[in-house]
Amino acid sequence: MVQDTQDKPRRAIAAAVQLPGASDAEFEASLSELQQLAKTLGFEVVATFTQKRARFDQTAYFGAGKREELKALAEDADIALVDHEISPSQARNLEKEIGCEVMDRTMVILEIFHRHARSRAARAQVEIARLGYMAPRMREAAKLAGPQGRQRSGVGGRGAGESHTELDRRKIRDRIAELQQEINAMDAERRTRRSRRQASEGLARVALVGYTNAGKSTLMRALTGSEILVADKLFATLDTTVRALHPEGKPRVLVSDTVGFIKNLPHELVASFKSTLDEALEASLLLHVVDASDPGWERQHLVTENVLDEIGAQDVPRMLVFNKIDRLAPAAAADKEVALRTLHPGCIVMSARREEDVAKLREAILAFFRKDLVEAELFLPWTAQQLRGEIFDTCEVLEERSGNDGATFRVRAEAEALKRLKRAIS
Ligand SMILES: Nc1nc2c(ncn2[C@@H]2O[C@H](COP(=O)(O)OP(=O)(O)OP(=O)(O)O)[C@@H](O)[C@H]2O)c(=O)[nH]1
Ligand SMILES: [Mg+2]
Repeated sequence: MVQDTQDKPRRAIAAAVQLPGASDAEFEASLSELQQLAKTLGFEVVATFTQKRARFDQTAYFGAGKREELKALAEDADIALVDHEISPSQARNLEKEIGCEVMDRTMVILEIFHRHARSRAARAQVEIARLGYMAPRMREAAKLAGPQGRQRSGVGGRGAGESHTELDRRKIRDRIAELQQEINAMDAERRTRRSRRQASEGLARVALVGYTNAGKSTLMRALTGSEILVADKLFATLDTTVRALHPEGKPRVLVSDTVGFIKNLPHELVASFKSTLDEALEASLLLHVVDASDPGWERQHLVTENVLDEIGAQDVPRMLVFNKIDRLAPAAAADKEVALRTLHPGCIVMSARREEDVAKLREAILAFFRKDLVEAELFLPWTAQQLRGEIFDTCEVLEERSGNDGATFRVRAEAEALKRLKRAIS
């Protein structure tokens, strides 16, 4: 497993087979993303290594000749990262031949999630995902090794042989069940908190979703004035945080920040992060944040749309936000903006680093929720002035006129809130 890399970074090779179905651009983008992932884990990528092949080699992912080349390259490296999910036997054979540790893309992502998980819920979710990834690998590894062989995986006991594997498998199953129970309990708690919050605050909620590193947390900070973690790392955020839009408008809007997506997000993680994302799915509006300065933005946009569909969010209204436009030179930025607007009418093109852009985004969010608001006149007799505060709390007051018997307010508010007020007044 990955060691602590505090003092000397481990030297890694980013390696991949290019299949006929993958275009050069796609392949390059994925490989450079693997290098980003490696950097996030604290590795220093010292070389990349690629091969075009009709299919992965069944025995060891790369073809035999290429494995010789990789072996020579691996003399100056500590670990080889493979840009696909490979089987345990492929990993083991490759490791044996090239003489250094091998980690596949799924394992790399799981490791990052493992390191970045802070809250109890995120830790439990990541652990389930890791165990889910390990379990079938242990079975296969045990089969390969035979009854006396040693296992490759370090989960559970360290013993060798079939009986130990049985034991480990049961341990894994029990542990997953235990974690699942823990998560269910936390979910129940969260649902209670959420319904209390909704009862007291109405339902204006927006969720920031998007590819990892798109700038969701940065926007969250800018929109809500909160101090949440922003980092130039992949998967910096693993928990959903909820804060109120600041300065507050009418209606009061709650913003949630969520875990980022990535190409080939291990399915174990999609499943385990579903509960974290559920909160986002209950939003009335999704802000899909895309890094407009990334050459791979189209692919990242598509991956996110696909994951959103996969988790059942296809019906939630969506606003497309192209972020980081400041990273392009002014002329390129202007061209890009035109192109993006043509492709995606109604999208927002902005930089989280520009206050005026953030203010515009805030207005767009408020406008979305305001379109459901209705205008009305309320007459408040002088004898019912104790309700004045409530009018200002729940409505946007457009005009106030004083008369002999009381004050008349022209207001904009949610239909429900108006009904409640009218009942209270009469
Ligand atoms: N130049 C520029 N950098 C930005 C902008 N928005 C965010 N960043 C930077 O991009 C990096 C990632 O930002 P985050 O807000 O952590 O991204 P995220 O989408 O929350 O990422 P995950 O939590 O990993 O999914 C940080 O280094 C930010 O400072 C922007 O508009 N312009
Ligand atoms: Mg984040």
